[in-house]
Amino acid sequence: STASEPLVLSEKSSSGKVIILRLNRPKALNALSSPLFDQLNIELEKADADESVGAIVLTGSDKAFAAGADIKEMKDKDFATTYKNNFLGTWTRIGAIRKPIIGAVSGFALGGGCELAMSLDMLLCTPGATFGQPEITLGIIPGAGGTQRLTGLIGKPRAMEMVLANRKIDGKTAEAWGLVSRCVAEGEDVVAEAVKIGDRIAGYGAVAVQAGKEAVNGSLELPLEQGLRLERRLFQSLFATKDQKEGMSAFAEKRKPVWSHL
Ligand code: CO8
Repeated sequence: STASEPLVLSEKSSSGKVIILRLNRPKALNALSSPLFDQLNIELEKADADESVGAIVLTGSDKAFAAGADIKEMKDKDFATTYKNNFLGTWTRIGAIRKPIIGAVSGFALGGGCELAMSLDMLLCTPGATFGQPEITLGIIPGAGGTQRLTGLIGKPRAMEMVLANRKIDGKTAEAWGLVSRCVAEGEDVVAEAVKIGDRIAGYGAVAVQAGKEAVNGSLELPLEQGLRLERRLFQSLFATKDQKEGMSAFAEKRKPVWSHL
């Protein structure tokens, strides 16, 4: 990409309710440089604040979702400066996005690219997708969820093989192992499929959607008893929303609900 071309492209779906963000460093296979990640955070936060948007789709190119953190940028770094400047620490900002983010992975999702994908709320991929954590080949280990989220998703023996032996897996295997919710058929448009899910989500009440995301994420962070309490409290609090009144009245009156997102 040229210097003037944005590192992250943003467009609205035809319904206008889904934002599609596209990583755009094609010559570097979308290697996640600091400027690219800063731009991604800005675009995600913009989409999160846009009242007309119900869900976000994040994708890359056909060849690469992202081939990892930028190795050329990292190569000469030392501990003191990475620590003082919190190198790659801004990656956690994605965890504060309240709207659902659906990843659509084609091609390489390696290292930080695989970790970025796993930090999203739902993942679709193509049969030709390649997931891997090749950090061991560089003399390091994953640093943004590649040992923690991966293990939770696919289990310890498979995670160990990917992290320690650089085992790479294709899209069908990623589906079989539970890394993605669906591997689309050969030739099917993975971004279009992700947008369909986004449009479905955008058709529901935004407050309940946000609460559902918060509650599911709570299960990854909290012991069961606290997670169940969070879920119950969020559930109870939704009885203070207009959308709960509307949703249940519409059911009783056998009509479609009209959400106010309030
Ligand atoms: N960083 C920088 N540049 C890259 C990267 C990368 N991760 N991946 C590819 N590129 C560049 C190549 O250098 C090349 O540039 P140039 O044309 O200037 O030489 C261009 O993209 C095209 O790549 P290739 O010519 O290598 O393309 P191939 O189709 O032959 O190979 C591969 C594709 C197999 C994906 C290969 O490029 C590759 O192995 N890339 C590196 C994959 C990798 O090791 N990723 C892990 C990086 S480490 C990491 O992600 C740690 C994250 C820690 C996060 C911590 C947060 C706190």
